[in-house]
Amino acid sequence: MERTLAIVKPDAVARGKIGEIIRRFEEAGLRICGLRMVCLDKKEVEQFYHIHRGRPFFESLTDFMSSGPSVVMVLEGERVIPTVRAIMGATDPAQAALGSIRRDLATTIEQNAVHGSDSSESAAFEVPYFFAAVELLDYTRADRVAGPDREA
Ligand code: FUP
Repeated sequence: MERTLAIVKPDAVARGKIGEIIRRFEEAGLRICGLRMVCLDKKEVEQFYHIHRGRPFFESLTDFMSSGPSVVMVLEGERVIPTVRAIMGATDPAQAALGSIRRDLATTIEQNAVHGSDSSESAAFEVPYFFAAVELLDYTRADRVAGPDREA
């Protein structure tokens, strides 16, 4: 089963959207296997977004991401990486699909509410950046198990 890292970014935390964003992931049937609130410092954000070092928006992005608390989580499911990317919407909220998190909740291309790993290679770096293996918990989504006494 595939895993990905998602972040509720500081703009969304500050506007009380943690629950709304997590609800959308849960309603898609994804399993949350790790979850934590963090206050990233500038150096931690620079390392996390190292592939963007040198881009014109890097300084501003790393300032923003270290401006307040975020919620980091690991989500698991079949095809979880493209599923989370679709739920998030395009980087620029103005281009994001109707009903996506960024279309509904983000304000600018920088303050765009949410992060999700963009490939399995990114997830392989980003998941252990925040979570040790023992912090990722195994359980079953009972509401997703088919059976006579279960809801679909
Ligand atoms: P995404 O994978 O959709 O989060 O987008 P990118 O990896 O391309 O960019 C990472 C973050 O950099 C975005 F979430 C927001 C920020 N960014 C800007 O601030 N300006 C840009 O032009 C592009 C990205």
